[in-house]
Amino acid sequence: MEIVAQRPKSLRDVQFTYCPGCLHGVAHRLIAETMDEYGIRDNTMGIAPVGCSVFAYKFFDCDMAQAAHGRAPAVATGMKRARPDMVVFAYQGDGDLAAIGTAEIVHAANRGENITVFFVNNAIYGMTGGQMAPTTLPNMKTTTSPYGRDVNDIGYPIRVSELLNTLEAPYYIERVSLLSVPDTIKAKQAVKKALKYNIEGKGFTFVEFISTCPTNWGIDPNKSKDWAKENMLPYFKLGCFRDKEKDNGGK
Ligand SMILES: Cc1ncc(C[n+]2csc(CCOP(=O)(O)OP(=O)(O)O)c2C)c(N)n1
Repeated sequence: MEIVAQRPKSLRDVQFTYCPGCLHGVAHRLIAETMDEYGIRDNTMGIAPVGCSVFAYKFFDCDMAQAAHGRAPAVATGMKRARPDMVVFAYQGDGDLAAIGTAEIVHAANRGENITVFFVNNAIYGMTGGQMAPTTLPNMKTTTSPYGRDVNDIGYPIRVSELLNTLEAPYYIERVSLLSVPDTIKAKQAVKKALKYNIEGKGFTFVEFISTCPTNWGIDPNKSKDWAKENMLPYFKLGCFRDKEKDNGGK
């Protein structure tokens, strides 16, 4: 029996530019499937980051804009305020969101902007050749921490979901992983929740995906998911940090 994976309508028929074993494509697919399921493609604006997913505007078949490095939540804020009828999301890596873009994400979340931010955490700067990110693990080697991240010198990795969970305004914050099939199914549920709340105008929603970067980690693509499970998940615990719908008695 031939199994043909249908491309979601919300993804263009364009070849991804990602390395083998990179999970940006999986994250794109989950978002695109959800756009199809909710029928919001003609009414959605995505903001692409700077990073390996810079070409997100080529891949998603909805309105897209490109933000300067780290500024996607600020651009998304403007888009949403100008066009409150549209569903607006930002898509960002950890260098983009948690380093140069720290101010934009914190303040967009704190204002409770009615946008969704998808955050792909692979613990490294992928696009520029594997430099240390704010999410790089203690003792992890990168091109700018060749002896491993020294937390006494550089500080500890930032847990962005937990950080945003200290703010009053966000409506929904969940960290999921793309490291196994069951986890990817759970990740899809998180994407669906985030975009559902977005459509309903509930406020700021945030999904963090724990992902991989085999090329810059220097790990075989087949082994990179196991590496991430062993090394990333103990530090970046999966789970739902905030769901105001649940707090208000919903499911
Ligand atoms: C203002 C500015 N500073 C720095 C850069 C260089 N730069 C491009 S992408 C990037 C980091 C991307 O890493 P991440 O956001 O983790 O995404 P990934 O590539 O891993 O998906 C950096 C520092 C830039 N393009 N613009």
